[in-house]
Amino acid sequence: MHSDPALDQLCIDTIRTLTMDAVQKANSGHAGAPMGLAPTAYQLWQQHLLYDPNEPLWPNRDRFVLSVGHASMLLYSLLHLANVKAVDDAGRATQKSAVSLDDIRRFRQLDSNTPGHPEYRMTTGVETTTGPLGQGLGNSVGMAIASRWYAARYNRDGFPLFDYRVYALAGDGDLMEGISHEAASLAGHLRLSNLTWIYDSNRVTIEGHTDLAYSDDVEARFRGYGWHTLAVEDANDLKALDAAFAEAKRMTDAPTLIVVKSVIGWGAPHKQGTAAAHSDALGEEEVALAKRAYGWPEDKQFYVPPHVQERFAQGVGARGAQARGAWQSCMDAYARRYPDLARELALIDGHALPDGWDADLPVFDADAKGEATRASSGEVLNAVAARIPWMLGGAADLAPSTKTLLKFEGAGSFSRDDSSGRNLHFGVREHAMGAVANGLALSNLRPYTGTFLIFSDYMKPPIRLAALMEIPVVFVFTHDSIGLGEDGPTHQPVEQLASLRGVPGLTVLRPADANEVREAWRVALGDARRPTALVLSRQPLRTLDRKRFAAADGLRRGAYVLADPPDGAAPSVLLLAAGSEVHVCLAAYERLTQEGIAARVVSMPSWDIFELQDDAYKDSVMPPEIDARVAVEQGATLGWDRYVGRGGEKIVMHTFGASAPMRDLQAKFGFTPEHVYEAAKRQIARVIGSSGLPSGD
Ligand SMILES: Cc1ncc(C[n+]2csc(CCOP(=O)(O)OP(=O)(O)O)c2C)c(N)n1
Ligand SMILES: [Mg+2]
Repeated sequence: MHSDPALDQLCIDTIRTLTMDAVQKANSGHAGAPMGLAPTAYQLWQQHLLYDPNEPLWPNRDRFVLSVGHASMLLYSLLHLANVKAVDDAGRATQKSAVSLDDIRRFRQLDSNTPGHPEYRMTTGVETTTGPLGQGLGNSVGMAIASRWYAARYNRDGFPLFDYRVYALAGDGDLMEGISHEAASLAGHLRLSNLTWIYDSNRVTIEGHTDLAYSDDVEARFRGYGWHTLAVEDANDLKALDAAFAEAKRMTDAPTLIVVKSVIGWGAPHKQGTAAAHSDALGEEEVALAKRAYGWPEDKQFYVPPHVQERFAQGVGARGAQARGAWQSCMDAYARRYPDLARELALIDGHALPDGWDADLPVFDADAKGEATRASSGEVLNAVAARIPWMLGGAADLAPSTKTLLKFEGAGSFSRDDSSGRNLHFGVREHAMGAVANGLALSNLRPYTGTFLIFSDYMKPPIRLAALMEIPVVFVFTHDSIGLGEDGPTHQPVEQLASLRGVPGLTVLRPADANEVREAWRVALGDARRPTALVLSRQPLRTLDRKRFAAADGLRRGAYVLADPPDGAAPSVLLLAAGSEVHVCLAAYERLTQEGIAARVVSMPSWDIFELQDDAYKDSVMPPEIDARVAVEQGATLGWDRYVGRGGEKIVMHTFGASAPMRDLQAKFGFTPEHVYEAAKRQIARVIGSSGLPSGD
C-alpha cells in the first residue's frame, strides 16, 4: 500500500464521523471510545490484521475482539469501510455487505444488525458478543489457545495451516474487572505470544477520571504476569502504533500488552476528558464543531468520502486476500497429503461431529450401590472425547473431584510447551475458565469446563453469554446439593439451579443415574447451538434397573415417566424430581404402591428441554387432571410451582444447608422417603378427599 498520510487521516476521520452520526441519530450509544480509538484500530486493520473481507470466516484469520463493547460503532465502521461481506446461515460468504450504510443508519434499532453492543451471529465480522466488560478479554485467551492447539494438531512440515493471532481492544473498565486479572494471568502462564491486548488508556470511565477509583500501575501488573508491555504515548501517532504492533508480532514467548494513551472525546472540544464525553450523543452542535475540525462537509451525514473504501481494499483487503489465497493452496495440497486430517477440519468447519462419535458410550448395568453421577460423567466424557479429537477442556483446579480429566492415551495436558494437550488446567479461575471456554467454542472447538455447582456463580456471566451466543460449551458442575455433606452451607448450592434454569437457551441437565448421564452427554454434544450445564452428584446414586423402569433415553424429552402404578391404573399422585431426589421419590413410590396407592414418578432432568416439547407430550407426562403433586429437589423452591401448582407440595430447600454427614442433612431438611410418602398422601387427601386408596377399599 503506497504511503498517503492524508488519505489515512481521511479514513480515520470517516470512522469518527460515522460514529458521531450513528450515535446522534440513535440518540443513544457511545461516541467517545470509537473516536479515540479510531487511529489504533485503523492502523491495526490496515497494516497488520490478516483478515479477508471476502471470506470473513477463513479459519486462519486473525481475530479482532472488541472487548470495549460499548464502542460497537468502531467495529461497525470498520466492517463497513473494509467492505466485509455477510455470510449466510451455512457460513458461506455472500455478496451482501456485513454492515451497509443503511445498517449504520439503523444503529441500535429493532432488528438491525448494528445492535448497541456487538452480537455474535447477528453481524458477520463480530467474533464474539461483548458488552459486559472484561468478557472479550477472556474470550481472546480462549481464541489464542485454540490457535495454538490447531497448530499443534494440524500443522505439518511445509503446511503451516494455523498461526493466527488474536487482538483484543480493552478499556479502563475491562482492565479493572476481575476477569481480566484471571485471564491475563493464565495467558502469561501459557506464554501465549499470539495474543495482543491493546489498552485504550484514556483514564476516563463513566463516573469521571479514573483517579476516582483506579491507580494500578498497569504495565507493572502485566509484567508481573509475564507479559511483554509496550506503551504508545499518543493514540494519534500511527508510526508508533505501527511499531508496537510489529513488535508484538515478533514476540515468541509472551503475550503483549500495548498501552495506548488517548484522550476520550477527541474532536469534541467541550467534553474532552470529561465523564460526559463517555457516553451519549454529542449533540448537533458538537457534531458540527467536530466535523469542522476534521474539515468535513458539515451538512453531510453518514458520509464516506471517495477513496476511503478503496484504501481499505488496498490495505487489509489486499493483504487478507493474498494470505487467504496462499492458505487455500496450502490447504488443498494438505488435503491431498493428509486426507484424514483435512476431513476432520471440514467437520470442525461444519460444526459437525465425527461419525460414530457416540459409539463407545457406556451402558451401565442396574446396580443398587451405583455410583456418583460425576463418576459416570467422567466415564462418558472419556468415551466421547476419545472419538471427538477437538473436544478439550478441564477444570478450575477441581478435575479430580469433577471427573473432568481425559485419561486416555495421548490426551495430554495443554501447557506452554505442549499445545497439543487436551486437558486444560485453568487454575482456580472460574470466571476466566468460562470465558476461555467460550473463546474455544467460538473457534469451533467443543469445550467443557468443570467446577462445583456452587461456583457457577463465579462464572455466571460467561454462561449467560454462551447461551446468548448459542455456542455449545458443556459446563460440568458437580457437588450439586446438600448431598455433598460436610463441606457445609458455603459449598451447598441452593438457588443455583433456579438461577441456571432461568437462563434462556441454556440446557440445564440434572441426571438421576449413570444411564441418564450418558443420555445427558448425548444431548449436550448433539446440539451445536446450545450450551449445557450438566449438574452432577458427589454421592453415589443407584443405577436404576431399566427393565423395571422406563428407558433412560426419556431424558431427551426433558422429563419422562419413570415409574407408573404396576397394574396400569391411572396415577392419583405425581412425584416430580431430578437427580438424587428421583431416588427418594422412588422409595416413596414403592411404599405407596405396596399400599395400593397409584403413584407416578417423573424424572425431570431438564426443565428447558421439557418445555420445548409439544403439549400432548407434556400432558402425557403430567396429566392436567392430576392435581395431587409433590416436587422434590434439594434446591431452591423457585420455579417448582410451575409443575405442582399452587396447591401442590414442594419438598425443597428454604434456607441454606449445614455442615454434617449427608444422611443427617437429608433427614433434617426432609429429603426422606417417609416425608415424600406423607406429602403424597396429603396431596391425595387434598384433591380427592380420601386416603387415595382405590374406591371400594
Ligand atoms: C461488567 C460491566 N460493568 C459495567 C458496565 C457498564 N459500563 C459500560 S462502559 C463503562 C465504563 C467503561 O469505561 P472504559 O472501559 O474506560 O471505557 P471508555 O469510557 O474509556 O470508553 C461501564 C462501567 C459494563 N458494560 N460491564
Ligand atoms: Mg476509559
